Amino acid sequence: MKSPAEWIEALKRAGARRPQGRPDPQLPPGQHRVDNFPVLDLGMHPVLTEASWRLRLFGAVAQPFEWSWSEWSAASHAELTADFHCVTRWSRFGLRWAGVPLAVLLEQAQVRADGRFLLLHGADGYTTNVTLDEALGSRAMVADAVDGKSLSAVHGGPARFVMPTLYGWKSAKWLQGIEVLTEERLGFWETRGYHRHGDPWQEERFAGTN
Ligand SMILES: Nc1nc2c(c(=O)[nH]1)N[C@H]1C(S)=C(S)[C@@H](COP(=O)(O)O)O[C@H]1N2
Ligand SMILES: [Mo]
Repeated sequence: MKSPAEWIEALKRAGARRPQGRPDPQLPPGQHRVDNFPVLDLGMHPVLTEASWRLRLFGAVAQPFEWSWSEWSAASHAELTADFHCVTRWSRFGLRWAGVPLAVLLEQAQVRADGRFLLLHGADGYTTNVTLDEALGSRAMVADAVDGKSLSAVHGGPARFVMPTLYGWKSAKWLQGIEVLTEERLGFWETRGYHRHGDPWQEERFAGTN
């Protein structure tokens, strides 16, 4: 198994082979378009069913809650069409996500005035960090369907986070917790050399590169 440092070196090497030609304005720098939907994760695929699934909202909130699937299903859903850019350089255009907007979840939990950051928790132990204002502004959601079908297990079903403006590693699969924080806490990749922010248009791939 490659270590995180070896992965980062492999990703940098892959970057040396970027395709030539006229840039597609929909494609962030250093990315190429794919028409499939690759699967990328740590390789541990938690098996979750709608019966066993729970979503916890906790931390700097006045009304922490834990929803079962039936409570989740009763919450108001919305759609979001967005491109998905993986830091390993593939971009998939126009995924049609459906799910519960982050705004709905945060409103339900009553975020405290000092709540500024989010840490997303996946059932495989994965975490990733985003700032609360930016996540809301990007229309982030917790998605339970993509392109008209229930989210498959490999793509993070029953439900995953989707942060459409940042690299794919911010979109935590098998989401089980949204933690609201008063101070920034870095996630799995962000503590292993990835950029704390991760904007594909700024090529914020690795910490210290920009
Ligand atoms: N829980 C969890 N979420 C995760 C990951 C992971 O390893 N575990 N990998 C991230 C990475 S690096 C990417 S690019 C996307 C890939 O999502 P996909 O497999 O649906 O394409 O999931 C992100 N969310
Ligand atoms: Mo990724």
